[in-house]
Amino acid sequence: MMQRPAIDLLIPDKLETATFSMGCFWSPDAIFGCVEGVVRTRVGYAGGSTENPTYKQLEDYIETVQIEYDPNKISFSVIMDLFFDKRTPVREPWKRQYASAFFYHDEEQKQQILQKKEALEHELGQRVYTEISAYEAFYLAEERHQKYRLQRQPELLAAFRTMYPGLEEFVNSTAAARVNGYLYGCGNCERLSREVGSFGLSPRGQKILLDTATNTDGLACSKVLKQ
Ligand code: MHO
Repeated sequence: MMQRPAIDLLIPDKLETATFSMGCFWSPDAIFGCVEGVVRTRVGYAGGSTENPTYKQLEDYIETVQIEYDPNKISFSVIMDLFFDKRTPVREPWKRQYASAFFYHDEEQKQQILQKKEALEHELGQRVYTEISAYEAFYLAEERHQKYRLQRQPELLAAFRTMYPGLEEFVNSTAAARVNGYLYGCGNCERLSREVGSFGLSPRGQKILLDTATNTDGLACSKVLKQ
């Protein structure tokens, strides 16, 4: 068995799950992948009525991201804030595939999300088009959609698939979620320089990541950190 990334060896026993939709699922996969306290991310389809939807046959399903998080490190309330900060829909979705939705897993999530939405509607004086319903089913999306930015970096992807040949273990890797986030531009270069050694990447893989990840001005982290 290949050595596992250090960050993947510290998974706490008690994790909670949140499932939500905020447009094309590639970006929330990356954004939440970088959030401290988020341990796993996966993309898929929820909120529909048929069985086994696929990207090409979505029917009435919505592109959805599911995260597992450590409640001792991040609260559900912060997750909701991140959800609405990125996108507070004040119009109907142009396509159900990209609707805003929250699928609560328990009564407490339900109450919190309903209150949050109501508070936002008050504050904005507008209706917020986020569908809130009980979590029922989540169908994992095709492999090519999981950790989408990482899928576009052949060398880094190959490194992860050597460590995690199975799709499920690859998707469940915290290191893969973080790297996908950094490649998308989340986090920052200082944090990346602290964490880069914990992702199970070779010195060459680490260099690719530092050369590709950028700060908010679009400068490569490898350049920023040298300065
Ligand atoms: N506009 C994007 C959306 C993809 S996302 C998985 C594309 O079709 O490339 O819906």
